Amino acid sequence: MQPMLVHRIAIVMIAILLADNTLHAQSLPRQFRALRRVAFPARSPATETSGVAVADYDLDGAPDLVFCDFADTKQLYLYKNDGRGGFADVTATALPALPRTFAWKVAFLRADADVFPDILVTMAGRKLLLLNQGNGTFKDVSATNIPQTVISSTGIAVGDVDGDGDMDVVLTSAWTDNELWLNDGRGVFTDASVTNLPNARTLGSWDATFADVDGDKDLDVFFGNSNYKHQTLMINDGKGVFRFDTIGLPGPQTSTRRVAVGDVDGDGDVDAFFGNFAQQDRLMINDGKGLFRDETVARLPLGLTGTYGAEMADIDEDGDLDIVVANYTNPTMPTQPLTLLLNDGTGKFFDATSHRMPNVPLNSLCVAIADFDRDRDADIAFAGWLTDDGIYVNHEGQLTAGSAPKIGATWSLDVHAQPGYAKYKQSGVALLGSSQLVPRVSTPWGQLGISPPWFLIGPWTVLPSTNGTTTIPVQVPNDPALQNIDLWLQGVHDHAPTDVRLMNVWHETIR
Ligand SMILES: [Ca+2]
Ligand SMILES: [Ca+2]
Ligand SMILES: [Ca+2]
Ligand SMILES: [Ca+2]
Repeated sequence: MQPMLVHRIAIVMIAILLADNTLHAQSLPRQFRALRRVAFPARSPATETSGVAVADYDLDGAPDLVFCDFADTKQLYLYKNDGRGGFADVTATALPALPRTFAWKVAFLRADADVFPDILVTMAGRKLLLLNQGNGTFKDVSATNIPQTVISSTGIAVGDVDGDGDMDVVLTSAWTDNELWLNDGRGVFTDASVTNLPNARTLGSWDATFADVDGDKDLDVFFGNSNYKHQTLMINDGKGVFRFDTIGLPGPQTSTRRVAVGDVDGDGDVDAFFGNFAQQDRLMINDGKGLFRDETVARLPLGLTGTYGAEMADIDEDGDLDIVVANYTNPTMPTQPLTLLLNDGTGKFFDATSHRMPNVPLNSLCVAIADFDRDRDADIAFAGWLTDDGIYVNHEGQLTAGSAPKIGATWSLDVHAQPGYAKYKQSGVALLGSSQLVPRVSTPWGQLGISPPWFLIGPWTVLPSTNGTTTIPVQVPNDPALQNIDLWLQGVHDHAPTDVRLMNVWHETIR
C-alpha cells in the first residue's frame, strides 16, 4: 500500500473512531468456533477422512496439516498454513502421484537427517514414506526405504526407541501384525519386529503410543487393543527391545481406538488415556515406576462415547493437560460433537463440551492440536468422516470480523477474550498496520505480524467477562479511493495480570 493511502485511511479512521466509541457486546459464550471467513479447503463431496497430522513442513513458522482419506480417489491432502491460520491445498504441487488405495493413518516424522518433516502414511496392504525435499515438495521413497510388508496398519507411533538419535516407528494392525521399524539415521527403515517386539505381533492393536512410563529415559510403548482384550504395555530395555510388562495394565477388556499419554495428575510421571469405541474411555494413573491403576470411575465422566481420536493439551491455559476427543457414531449412539474434557488440576476431568465447543455433532476419527493462527493458544483441527474437515479456532484473544469492510458503511471488528469464564479483568485493543510482516518478529508478547506504522482502531477496551467479546464499529469513509485497499490488523490482549499477548493477524480488503 502506498504511504499516502495508509496515512489517509488512518487519519479518517482515527477521527471517526474517536468520535464514536460506542462499544457493543455480543453474545459469544464458547471458547472454540469454526470461523466462516478463515480459508479452509472444502472437499466436495465430503469424504471419509481417517487421519490428520500437524507439522510445519516448510519451516515458515506456521503449522501445516496433512489429512489422509479412506476413499480411494485421492489419499493424501497437504494443506499449507498462510501464516494466519488459513490454509491452501498444495497437494497437487507438493505431493507425488500416489497409488490409489485406501489410506488410514498419517504421521509427520523426521525420517532422514535433514530438519524437514517427512510423511508416513498407512494404506491398504502397504505403507508409504514421503521424504520432504526441503523445497516444498515430497518424494516417494517407499520402494527403497521401508520394509515391503503387506500389512494394513491402523496406528503409527514415532519415537527414538534405540537411543541413537533418529526416529523409529511402531505400526499397529487391528487385524494382523504389529511392526517395529528401526531407522538407520538416513531414513532407511528395517523391520526389527521379530527381534525387538517379540510376542507382541498379534494383539489386535488399533493404536500405539510411546511414553517413558518408568522414568529410565527410554521409550516404552502402549498398545491400544481393539478386540475386547486387555490393553498392553511393553517396556523398553534401553536398546529398543521390548518385553511385556510383567504386571500388565488393569481395567476391563475393551475395544480401544486411541491411546493418548501425558502427566494428567501433575506428579511427574506419564499417565494414559485409552479412548474406546462404544465403551467407557479409561484413565490409567502411573505410580511413578510404570505400575498403573485404573482410576476411570474417580476421574473421568462416565458414559458411552464413540472415541476414535484423542489428544492432550492445555486447552484452558491453567497449567494442566486437558483432553480433546473425536467420536465416531454407530447406529445405536447419537452423533456427538468434538468432546472437551477439562482437567481440574488434579487429574480429574469434567465434560466442558456444552459451553466451550461448537455444538455441531459430527463424526470425526482424529484430531490434531496446534496454534494454527499463531496467537499463543491451542486450536483444534479435525478429520471429518463424511463431513468436512475443519479447524476450531480458540477465541481466547482473537480478532475476527463477520464480513468485509465496505466503502461508506459501518464495519464491525470483533475482539474476543476468554468467553464467559475469565478469571481476571481483561482488555484488548486492535491495531492497523501498513502491511503483513513476513517473517514475523518475536516479542515477549508473541509474534508481531503487521508492519509499522501502526494505528489504534478504537480505544483500549475493557472486555466484559460475561461473554468476552467487544465489537468495535468502524465507519469506512465514503471515498472510492479506498476500494481494494488491504487492511492488516492485529490485536493486543491482556487476560491475566501478567499475560499480555499479541492476537492473530486479520486481513481484509475494502470492498
Ligand atoms: Ca508452514
Ligand atoms: Ca532410533
Ligand atoms: Ca502422573
Ligand atoms: Ca490460536
